[in-house]
Amino acid sequence: MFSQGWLPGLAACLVSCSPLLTLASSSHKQQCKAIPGTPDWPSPASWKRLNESLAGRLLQPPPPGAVCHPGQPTYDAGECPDLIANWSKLDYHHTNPVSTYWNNWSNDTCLPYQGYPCSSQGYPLFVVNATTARHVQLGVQFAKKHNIRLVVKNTGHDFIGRSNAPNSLSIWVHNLKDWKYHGSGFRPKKCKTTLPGTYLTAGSGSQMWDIYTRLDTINQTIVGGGGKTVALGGYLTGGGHSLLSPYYGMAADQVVEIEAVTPSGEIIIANSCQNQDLFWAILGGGGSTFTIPTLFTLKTHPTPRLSHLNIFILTPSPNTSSVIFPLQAYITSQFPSLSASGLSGYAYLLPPSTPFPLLPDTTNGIGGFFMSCVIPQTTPSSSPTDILSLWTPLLSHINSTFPLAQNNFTILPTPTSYPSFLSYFTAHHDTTPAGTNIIPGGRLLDRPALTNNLTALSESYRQISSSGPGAGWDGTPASGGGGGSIIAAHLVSGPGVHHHPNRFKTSVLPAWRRSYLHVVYGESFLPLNTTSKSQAYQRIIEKDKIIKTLAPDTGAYMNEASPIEEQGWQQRLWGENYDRLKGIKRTIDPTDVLWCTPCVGNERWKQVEDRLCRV
Ligand SMILES: Cc1cc2nc3c(=O)[nH]c(=O)nc-3n(C[C@H](O)[C@H](O)[C@H](O)COP(=O)(O)OP(=O)(O)OC[C@H]3O[C@@H](n4cnc5c(N)ncnc54)[C@H](O)[C@@H]3O)c2cc1C
Ligand SMILES: *[C@@H]1O[C@H](CO)[C@@H](O)[C@H](O)[C@H]1NC(C)=O
Ligand SMILES: *[C@@H]1O[C@H](CO)[C@@H](O)[C@H](O)[C@H]1NC(C)=O
Ligand SMILES: *[C@@H]1O[C@H](CO)[C@@H](O)[C@H](O)[C@H]1NC(C)=O
Ligand SMILES: *[C@@H]1O[C@H](CO)[C@@H](O)[C@H](O)[C@H]1NC(C)=O
Ligand SMILES: *[C@@H]1O[C@H](CO)[C@@H](O)[C@H](O)[C@H]1NC(C)=O
Ligand SMILES: *[C@@H]1O[C@H](CO)[C@@H](O)[C@H](O)[C@H]1NC(C)=O
Ligand SMILES: *[C@@H]1O[C@H](CO)[C@@H](O)[C@H](O)[C@H]1NC(C)=O
Ligand SMILES: *[C@@H]1O[C@H](CO)[C@@H](O)[C@H](O)[C@H]1NC(C)=O
Ligand SMILES: *[C@@H]1O[C@H](CO)[C@@H](O)[C@H](O)[C@H]1NC(C)=O
Ligand SMILES: *[C@@H]1O[C@H](CO)[C@@H](O)[C@H](O)[C@H]1NC(C)=O
Ligand SMILES: CC(=O)N[C@H]1CO[C@H](CO)[C@@H](O)[C@@H]1O
Repeated sequence: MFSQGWLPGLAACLVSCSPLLTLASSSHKQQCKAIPGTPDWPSPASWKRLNESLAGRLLQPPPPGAVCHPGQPTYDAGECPDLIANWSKLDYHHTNPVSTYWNNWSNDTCLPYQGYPCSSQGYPLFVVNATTARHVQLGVQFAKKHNIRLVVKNTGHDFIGRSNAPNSLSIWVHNLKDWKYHGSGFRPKKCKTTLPGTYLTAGSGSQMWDIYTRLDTINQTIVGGGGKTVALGGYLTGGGHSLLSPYYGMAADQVVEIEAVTPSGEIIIANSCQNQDLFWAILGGGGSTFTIPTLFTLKTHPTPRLSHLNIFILTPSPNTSSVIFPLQAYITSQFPSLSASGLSGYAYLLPPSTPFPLLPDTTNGIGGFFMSCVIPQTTPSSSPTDILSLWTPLLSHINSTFPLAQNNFTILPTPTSYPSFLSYFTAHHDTTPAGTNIIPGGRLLDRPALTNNLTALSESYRQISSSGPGAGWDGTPASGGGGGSIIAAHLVSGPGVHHHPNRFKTSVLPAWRRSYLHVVYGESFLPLNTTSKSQAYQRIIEKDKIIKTLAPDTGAYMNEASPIEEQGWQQRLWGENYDRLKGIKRTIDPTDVLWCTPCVGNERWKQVEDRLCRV
């Protein structure tokens, strides 16, 4: 009975914790974070007192996948199919206190499929279901006092695994949902002047869809992300890019005040009149590193009327690599000038033989370019086809330059007009499936990378598109002759980001201020298969190297980049801000109550199996 199943906490450890670890931790106190069975692990009575102080909000959740495993206490044959259906959806995992969107971050320890193992090994042991800053504070103080590994989970969307860890106490901030709209300016605390404009103070667990729908009722919106359930906590601390960023700046640029719990358990306010260093560090320095923000106050904007265009430039032939990659290079080389004309959007570079169900006669797959893009429609009477006219010179250049273009390309533009950001978003939010093992990679591309040498750009796209079996976001191998994986090329930076007046008030990777494209790719791997996993890692390392030669001086967007801590990873994710960020981390968190990877200042600890120890 003790050898199988999830048995959180002490009971499991009584039979399985290694005496060696116990010995090691007692002779070198604090060399490692406490785990069940080590002398510094709190007694059941201490946990009980913590729970009482939290008015019963301490949870010991079973792994969500356990409902599919006979023998587990929560096994439920009726619920299992429902959970499996939920597993790949972007609106399930945030509802569970410990579930993560990407399987590896729970170490594949309880996938909802029979035949796979199920234990709670990869999940936190205890969770604070916080609804107030006070709950967060009690959790932080407890973890600090008892030397327990602390993690913060909001939705669990994280691509780089920071919202989960074994043998940890997790602060679940999902239910921090405060809401206050300021319709006529906002005066940050201790500041003398009131900032003009409209602002929203929202709990850090607030999610995009909820914010968009609530603000839409007053014709407002925020600079927000493309996923419905992404929350403010991880998004703003990473910088946050948006379809609206090219007009209004990064999401972090919109923030004027933060309420947060520090690693020593204090509740503080940070803005441009107090705790300025922390304010700067939190906005771009990354989640679960400097503090645990509970409230953000950010600017809201009148919801824009948008002209939208879905544009496909595709060829169905399986053997057109010599055309497809130069075509992609040519189109993306035009992004700096398209951006100056107000274009923003999400592009996808499709390698030859991409399965493509949307068009007829594509049994062999299809390759080329697809983009969902917008321009602000400045007056109700401006025509939705205005956006198409931006593309006319590109289309005629393609037509006359690429030998196959005239007879072999499908060009399919469909312009639409949306009266508000919400109406656009309702039709075009991110629907990528979740629930796979995936590792991302990527880089920001600036003007020189996009325009200096189209041969080099095309060659990079060719190399990055190639991949092994089982690659890509959704784990499905590309069919047909060419193979390969799709590259996401998001035109989410532009004038609004480059010139934002708050650009020095946040620690967002400085390369955002001169880049246009955020390029992302992913490699998936089979669960519990170390060969497949290391192949995927290797491919991401290679692809990141290739793209780095194109843009040696930029870096990558921390929330959607490779988590691998290779040589120079700190520069890759934070650029020239790194040293200052690390200094602030040392000051605010001298004993590393908050620790994650890949995160600022994490160099003093290392994860050894399922435990965190000093290097
Ligand atoms: C479908 C999808 C669409 C996306 N679209 C966009 C997009 O358009 N633009 C963009 O910029 N990004 C986008 N992202 C990436 C997204 O910004 C990151 O995944 C982000 O980390 C999610 O934050 P979260 O709080 O929802 O998730 P979590 O995984 O819960 O948290 C992410 C990180 O932030 C920390 N964290 C969260 N809340 C707090 C808090 N209150 N205090 C301290 N630490 C906290 C966590 O500890 C973790 O380190 C998308 C991701 C997905 C899966
Ligand atoms: C905390 O207390 C609540 C209410 O008393 C109880 O339901 C819950 O199981 C307790 N949590 C833990 C981890 O024991
Ligand atoms: C599946 O998701 C739906 C909607 O989020 C939820 O109501 C249901 O309880 C979930 N089922 C399981 C087994 O988690
Ligand atoms: C998978 O997750 C574990 C932690 O659960 C981490 O140690 C490991 O590096 C991750 N591996 C990959 C390939 O992502
Ligand atoms: C967490 O707290 C919220 C708000 O009080 C409550 O609705 C929810 O049921 C709690 N979740 C769990 C798993 O206890
Ligand atoms: C929002 O805009 C619509 C359409 O322009 C208008 O009818 C409505 O009165 C506005 N609502 C508010 C609260 O301003
Ligand atoms: C593609 O071209 C290569 C040579 O360039 C050839 O060997 C191969 O057979 C062709 N494949 C198809 C499907 O036409
Ligand atoms: C491409 O060229 C063909 C033939 O010259 C012409 O019929 C077509 O309209 C052109 N398409 C575009 C988008 O320029
Ligand atoms: C452009 O890139 C190609 C391929 O990387 C390289 O061979 C060529 O020398 C470069 N051209 C210039 C002008 O730098
Ligand atoms: C593990 O992955 C490797 C490489 O992708 C594959 O060859 C092998 O068949 C996989 N093993 C299992 C048991 O699935
Ligand atoms: C992940 O699981 C493997 C066993 O499958 C174990 O060896 C490893 O220590 C675990 N890693 C973490 C970070 O828990
Ligand atoms: C690769 C491919 O399909 N090429 C075709 C493009 O169109 C011309 C003229 O219609 C055909 O001759 C090519 O075979």
